[in-house]
Parts: sequence; structure tokens; C-alpha cells
Amino acid sequence: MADYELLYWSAPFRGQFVRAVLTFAGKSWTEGGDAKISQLMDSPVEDMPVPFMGPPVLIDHKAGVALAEMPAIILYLGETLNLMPETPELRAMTIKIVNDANDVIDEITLNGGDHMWTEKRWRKFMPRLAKWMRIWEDTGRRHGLDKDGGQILGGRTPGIADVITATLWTTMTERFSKIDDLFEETAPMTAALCRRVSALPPLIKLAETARKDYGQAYAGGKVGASMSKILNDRPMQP
Ligand SMILES: N[C@@H](CCC(=O)N[C@@H](CS)C(=O)NCC(=O)O)C(=O)O
Repeated sequence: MADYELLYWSAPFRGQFVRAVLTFAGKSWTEGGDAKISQLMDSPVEDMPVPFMGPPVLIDHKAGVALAEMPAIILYLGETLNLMPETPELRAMTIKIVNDANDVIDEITLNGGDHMWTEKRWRKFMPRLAKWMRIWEDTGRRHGLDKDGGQILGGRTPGIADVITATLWTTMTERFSKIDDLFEETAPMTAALCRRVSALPPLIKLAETARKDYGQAYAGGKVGASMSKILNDRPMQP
């Protein structure tokens, strides 16, 4: 039996952070699929594996634990799989980065589709997205990151904060050329870190699986389509 069951839509978006950490830790999981998620969301909260509003939900079969809220899931995996840094400060910084990543993906999907992207909205949002990128770049700079090496929070080898960083930016930059251009220009050290971490064999395989299973999709629904329309000005990776 797989170690875990992940309930997340058939798209990368928020679920990809959980998939990436599981993959990085060498863990196996099954996916419940879209129909099961919809059915659970429609069921009484008393019948849910954990009371939740929206996925991801992770079920750890062996421990008999179910969790929702992406940052809580990442914290649980980090703690139980011994992937968290040693000091309280770096553990807190790791979770800060996870929450920042969650904020960025909410903003880039205009809160899950409250509005659709237009050229005008994108131009207005660009400085704010660049500021997010500078937040990553300066976090790395303060921890000794450079273009040729280092991690976002220091240390000798990549940890959860690096996997979350690479998942956030690589899933977007591979699919949206305007984000890619802005990222390379604004946060070159973080971009280089993302390339190094995304080149780890398990993460290469995960990205290939995502492309095979979800195609060019990043997030579902109409907002996903409006992102593809407005945030791309050159053909992206097949
Ligand atoms: N804060 C939650 C957000 C969960 C969430 O918004 N999930 C989305 C998919 S990414 C969903 O399908 N929500 C359905 C809903 O809220 O009705 C987290 O970090 O996990």
C-alpha cells in the first residue's frame, strides 16, 4: 500500500507543493481524484477525513492522520520525515516561505478566479509580483545564496524551503513566459537555485508526470485559461 493518499485536483497548482515534498522524501502516494474530492466536499463535515473547505488533503495511512491546509501538510511532512532545519528560526523561516508561496499562488490566480486576467490587470500586478521575487532573492542573499550554489536558507543541501521555492517558481515559469522573463531579470540567484533543485532526478520525474497528466495546465477553471492567454508571449515547453 502506498504511504499516503493525496486528495488534490488534477492540476499542479497548490497540490504540487505536497507532491514535490513527498517525491523529495522518496515517499509513495495515491491520488483520490477529482470525483472523490467533489463528493467529499459535498459531504457533511462530520464525515470528512479531516474537516476541510478545499484541497489539498493528505491522509497518512500508517499514522492514521488526515490533514488539510497546504502549509500544515508541509509542516507535518517536514516534522515526521525529519526534513525540517535544526534551529527554531530556520524552521519558522521554512514555514514563512511555504505561506509566502501559498500567497503568491492565490495572487497569481486572482484568488482562485475572482476576476480574469487582462493585459491591464497584468501590467498593474507586475511590480507586486516582482516584489515577491525580490523577497525570495533577498532571503537567499541573506543566507549566502549565489548563482553557482547555496540554498534559500543556507545549509549544505536542499531542504523543504528549497523544494517549495523551486516548485512555486518552476511550475509557473515553465508555463508562462512573461513570468519567466520577469523572474530571470528580477531574481537571478533564485532562478538558478530553482534550476538546480528542479534538476534533482525525483523532481525531474515529477515535472514530467505533471506534463503528461495535466498538459500545460497550471490551475483549473477559467482563470487557468486566462493565465495562459495573458501571461504568455512565446510558445512554452511542450
Ligand atoms: N488555504 C487553503 C486553500 C485551499 C483551497 O483554496 N483549495 C482550492 C484548490 S487550490 C479549492 O479547490 N477550494 C475549494 C473551495 O474553497 O471551495 C490551503 O492552503 O490549502
